[in-house]
Amino acid sequence: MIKITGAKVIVTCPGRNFVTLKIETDQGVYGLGDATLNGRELAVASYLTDHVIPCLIGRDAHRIEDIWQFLYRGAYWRRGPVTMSAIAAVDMALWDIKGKVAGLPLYQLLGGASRDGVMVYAHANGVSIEETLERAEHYIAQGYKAVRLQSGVPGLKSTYGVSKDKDRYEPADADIPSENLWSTEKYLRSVPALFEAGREKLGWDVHLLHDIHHRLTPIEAGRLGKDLEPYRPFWLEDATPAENQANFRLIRQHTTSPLAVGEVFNSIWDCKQLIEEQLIDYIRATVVHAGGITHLRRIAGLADLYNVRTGCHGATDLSPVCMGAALHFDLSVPNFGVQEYMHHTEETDAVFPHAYSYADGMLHPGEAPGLGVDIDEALAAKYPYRRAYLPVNRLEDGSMYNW
Ligand code: CS2
Ligand code: MG
Repeated sequence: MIKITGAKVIVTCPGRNFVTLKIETDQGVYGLGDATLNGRELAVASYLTDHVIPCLIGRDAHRIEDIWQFLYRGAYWRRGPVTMSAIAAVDMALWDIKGKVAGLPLYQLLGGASRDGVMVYAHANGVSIEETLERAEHYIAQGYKAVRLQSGVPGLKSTYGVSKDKDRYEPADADIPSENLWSTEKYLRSVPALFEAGREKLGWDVHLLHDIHHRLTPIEAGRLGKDLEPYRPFWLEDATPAENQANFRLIRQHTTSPLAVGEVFNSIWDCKQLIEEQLIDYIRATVVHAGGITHLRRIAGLADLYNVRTGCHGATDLSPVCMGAALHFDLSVPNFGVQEYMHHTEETDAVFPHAYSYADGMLHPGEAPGLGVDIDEALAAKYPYRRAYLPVNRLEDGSMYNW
């Protein structure tokens, strides 16, 4: 038995907000878990501090599955992003502790490495096609085997995912949500041109990905998928909102372009039909928003039965603690597909020293025991929380539109 003696939530903003749970034990070993929920950070912080931490004290940190079941099955209110991010943080921290006690990197406890490294995709974005492809060439020169292409849409003033910062974009960009205008017609014309130019300039040896950010109806997504087929995209992500999983049947009927979805999913129930009916090819649920390592492994196990591979979300709002956890998962899981990677700012990396590293298109979690990610609490305290929201979308006639 290794007794949980204390736990606390650390909120810090080294360039963007992160919520981290630290669980302490009677053996001096502590564990970290990411609890960051972009734009709703303090709700998870309160859920943990006010409702979860009091129930953890005195429990055996080794009983990861039992604590998971206690927090999920034992609660009247199940699922939802706030609950599942809080459970995920506890789960990650407990796996971190178990790894440190065993003296092994987490992936060893998950069955060991199934591959030598974790293929990641980089983000190439630009206002014009030329600018986007220049960025893609920059990443390919650094060894990336997979690149996501996002370009400004001619006729629209701004496009989500296209930023001034060439290395990354910060999704939550204002203290009250900023507003973007959206036109499906303009967008649908622009993407095939981007991919045609992409294949011409970048060739066929690199995987090209694209994120639709839930902006299409199923039939529009079917048409875009069909238009992109000649350029063999690796995946089309978040084609349509997925509350109604049956939506994807319609997309599937019309295209063989591979489909990825799930960065906003938080439980196996959000993707059960999508997986069982083989309506998607990649599941993008990730450790922090989908109930931790314990629950994500369950999702991956189901997905494996149906030829669905993993493609964990990895934008900058997922902290280095989550990235560390995701890399151990990615390295071990049999049906791994790809991992998103948008590296953090130097300030963030300094607050969260980590063992994972990049080489030749791959990330590796490193050999440090547990997750291999730490937090410098004194430095974290220098960056107080700042409210920040993702932008919203309106159609050109002023109607509110899908995120
Ligand atoms: C995007 C993200 O990385 C992605 O695929 O969809 O920018 C996402 O919108 C943010 O992480 C939201 O928090
Ligand atoms: Mg996305």
